[in-house]
Amino acid sequence: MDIKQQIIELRTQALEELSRADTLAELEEWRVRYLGKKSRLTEILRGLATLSIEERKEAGAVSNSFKQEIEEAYRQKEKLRRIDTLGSSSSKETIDISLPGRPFARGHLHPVAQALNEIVAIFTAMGFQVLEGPEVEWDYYNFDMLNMPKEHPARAATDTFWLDAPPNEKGWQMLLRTHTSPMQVRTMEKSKPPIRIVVPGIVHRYEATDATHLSMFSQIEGLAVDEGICMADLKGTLHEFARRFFGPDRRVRFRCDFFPYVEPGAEMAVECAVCHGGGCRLCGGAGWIEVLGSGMVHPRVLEGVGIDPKKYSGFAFGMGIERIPLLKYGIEDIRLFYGNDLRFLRQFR
Ligand code: 2U9
Repeated sequence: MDIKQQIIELRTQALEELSRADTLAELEEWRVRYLGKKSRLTEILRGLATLSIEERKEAGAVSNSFKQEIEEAYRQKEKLRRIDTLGSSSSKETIDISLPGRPFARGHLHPVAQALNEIVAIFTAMGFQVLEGPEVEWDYYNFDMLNMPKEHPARAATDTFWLDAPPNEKGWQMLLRTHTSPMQVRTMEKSKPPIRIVVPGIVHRYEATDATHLSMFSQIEGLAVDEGICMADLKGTLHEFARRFFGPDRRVRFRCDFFPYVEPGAEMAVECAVCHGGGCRLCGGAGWIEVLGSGMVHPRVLEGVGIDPKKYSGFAFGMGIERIPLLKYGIEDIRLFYGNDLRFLRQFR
């Protein structure tokens, strides 16, 4: 029998067997037999070598159209079989549509992001605008404009990551911001009072990491500048924040503190939720937990950005975000927040 004849017979056989293949296994068996590498067709085509060029051409053409035809027939059958499996109970294979689906692993916000969102929401409700700024900054905005000129000792107090880049034409040096304050300076430079902004963001300090320190952490700082702003506005705003965040009954305490960019400066603490001032392990025996630093914007800072300190005044505050959930949940080591251990993080769902 010549090759052409063999292929024609193979075609009849293949299509007939395909019409009988119903299950997935039968269909797969058929595919291997007729379309696989070791198919009958491959075997038949071995005989091509003995033919003349003319005969070879002819047999090749028959073989190609045969292959195309049975491939198409196979695809059609596959498609029909899938529809049949879904729709009919007479099919040999069925899908149990009453089976419950596999649940998706549902994610959630990181505890630090949750705290930040809550804090931001409280200040926006009080009329503060939210701004973000660059993490790579000029020392001019990070220090100079905040009443910390080159030789000022306060500049050495925050250890800084300096960038290995040449200074600009004004002699400004690049660094990783040590607080979000440079963004408040940029805002005051550009806009006139009244100003009410909060600036959340990541900051960097060149220091060793331990249970209570990170070299990269999150902050939120706030600034309000207008005519007639005084210490009572600072106390009222921050006390209201504490009431909304920690609950209406938590007492707050203000004590003097020093920051070069404010005068006077004050630290705010809230009563410990566990011991209510008596002293316990959570508050380290103090009865109070320091939450934030604040103060009246230093006149020299206002002057620097072209705001007349005789006409305008302002208050500012800053807090570390990680500290908040740390205290709220009594977590012993701040590094747990960024260890990416899901057993830890999943507790804050
Ligand atoms: C301008 C003027 C004043 C922002 C302030 C603090 C006090 C403060 C610390 C809290 C913990 C930083 O994350 S922390 O280490 N911050 O205590 N921050 S007043 O004062 C400003 C900022 C910008 C133009």
